Amino acid sequence: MLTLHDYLPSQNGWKVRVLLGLLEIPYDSHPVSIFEGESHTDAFLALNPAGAVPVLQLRDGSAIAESNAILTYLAEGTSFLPSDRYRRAKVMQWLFFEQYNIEPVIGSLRFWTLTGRLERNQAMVAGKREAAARTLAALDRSLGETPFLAGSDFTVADIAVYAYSHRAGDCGFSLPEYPAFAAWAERVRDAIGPGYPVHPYSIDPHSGA
Ligand SMILES: N[C@@H](CCC(=O)N[C@@H](CS)C(=O)NCC(=O)O)C(=O)O
Repeated sequence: MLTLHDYLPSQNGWKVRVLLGLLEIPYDSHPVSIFEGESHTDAFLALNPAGAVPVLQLRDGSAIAESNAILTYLAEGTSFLPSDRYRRAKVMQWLFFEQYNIEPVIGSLRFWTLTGRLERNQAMVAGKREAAARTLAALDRSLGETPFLAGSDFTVADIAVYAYSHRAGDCGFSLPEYPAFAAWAERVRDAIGPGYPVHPYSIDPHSGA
């Protein structure tokens, strides 16, 4: 059985939960209390030297960290990751975009907003807000051309990008200002279906510390 080392409010974890569900792959979930230091124990650092979730542990004990690496591992050989060289590169384009322009931008702003950390990160907020607006505009431009990010098919690129971007409203962005992006978000929501809740940070009493 696969084991997913996870933290429920993490949208990086959410990406992996979604794909495991869509592929109907059974797995054990191991919740990690990241705000109590559980991801920085020697045992956890042996799984992921960066000390972060999600980590997917395989049946032989080996482990894969970085949410988008996990997605490509799980999606290999399925319709969620094209085998055609160009199409696959387009998926990778958006997976790398997500890690540079979404997770540390919209993901961080959202985390600071929802856990009371905006004030202490004030020096970075204006820059991140500008970067987030540029990100949403870039997504809107691209999604005016194709129904999904890598073309006509729903892929792991859509799951990865959707994870934090569709929650940009949580940190003050208005999605209707980006109509092609908003229409794509509805298509992705429909493709994913119900059963993958976004868990609020408030379920973890340690998240505000
Ligand atoms: N780029 C990584 C980011 C992983 C990450 O930052 N995870 C957070 C939760 S969303 C975490 O475990 N933080 C705990 C820590 O860094 O100590 C990914 O996409 O998986």
